[in-house]
This record gives sequence, structure tokens and C-alpha cells, in this order.
Amino acid sequence: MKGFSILSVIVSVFRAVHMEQIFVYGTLKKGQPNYFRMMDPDNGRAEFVAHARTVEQYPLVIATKNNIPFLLNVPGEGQRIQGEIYSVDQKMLKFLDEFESCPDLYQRTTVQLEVQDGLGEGENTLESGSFVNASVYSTTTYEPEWLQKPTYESYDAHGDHGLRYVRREDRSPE
Ligand code: PCA
Repeated sequence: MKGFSILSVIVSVFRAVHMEQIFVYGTLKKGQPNYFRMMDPDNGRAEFVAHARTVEQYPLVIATKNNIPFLLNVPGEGQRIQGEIYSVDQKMLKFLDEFESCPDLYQRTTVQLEVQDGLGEGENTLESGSFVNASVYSTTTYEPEWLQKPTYESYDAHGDHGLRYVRREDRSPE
């Protein structure tokens, strides 16, 4: 049916232009404490695109009494950061902005990435070795002492650092 296929092309183009690529480096990564929130269809849609690392170096530190990971928006310091690119719809983006207390705690900025593998499918394919821009929850509103903290290339909530991430639900009031 011709009419139906034109409609499905329109729908997929509409969807594609309303998707946003985000780079996650912390608790939203696969295997990390908040990954399930991105996979919950009630929050919107998120599709894995590729592993990637930042072109520039940034300090990725673990801070606050809740041991939250932060990519400090200080390019040139720290390390090239490992993470994952996801294609998310507007509903998921809105959910993540709220969940990450953006723009109070984190600010959504643009980061340049080198793609490490291209596991995504269809419109989400990115070639290994290619460079793309994506949104990232980084921060410019950090405490000056955070610049003295150890930096990590790849965040793992269960890493040797022993700084246990306190989930939002388990935090004590400020
Ligand atoms: N969540 C976002 C920012 C830091 C965090 O824990 C992420 O994983 O990219």
C-alpha cells in the first residue's frame, strides 16, 4: 500500500528530527545505578548508539556526600572521558533534565566525541573513528575544591574508589 509507506516515512523522519543525541558518562551508563531509568518506557525512548570518548580532556570527579559523578566543564584538564551515546526522544530528554536537576546541579552542554564502535542500527548508526557532537550533563557550578579531587577516565559506581553512590531515593534531606 503506497499511502501507508509514505506515512511511515513521514513518521520516521518526524521522529528522527525530534531525537537528540546525548553522551552519558556516569550513573546512566549500562550497568550503573540509573541505567534502568533510561530503559523505562514510561520515561520516554532511549536507544543505544555507540560507545565513545570525549575528544578533549575533562575532569570527571566524584563529589558531594552522596558521591555523585560530575564532568566539570574545564576542557584540557583531567582525562578523555569514556561513555555511551544514546538517541533519546523529547519525552526522555525532559525526564532526564528533571532527574539530573538541570540546570541547577548540571547544565546540558555540547561535547565533541570520537565514536569507538558503531553498534547502533538504522538511522542510529555511527561509524567507528568518526567525530560527533552530543549533549552532556556537565557542570560549571562546582565547588573550587572539586578541582583537587581524583579524576576518572571511566566512571564505575562500584569501582576501587569505594565512594558508594547514594541513590536519590535514599538521600537524607540537606
Ligand atoms: N548522570 C549523568 C551525568 C552524571 C550522572 O550520574 C550521566 O550518567 O551522564
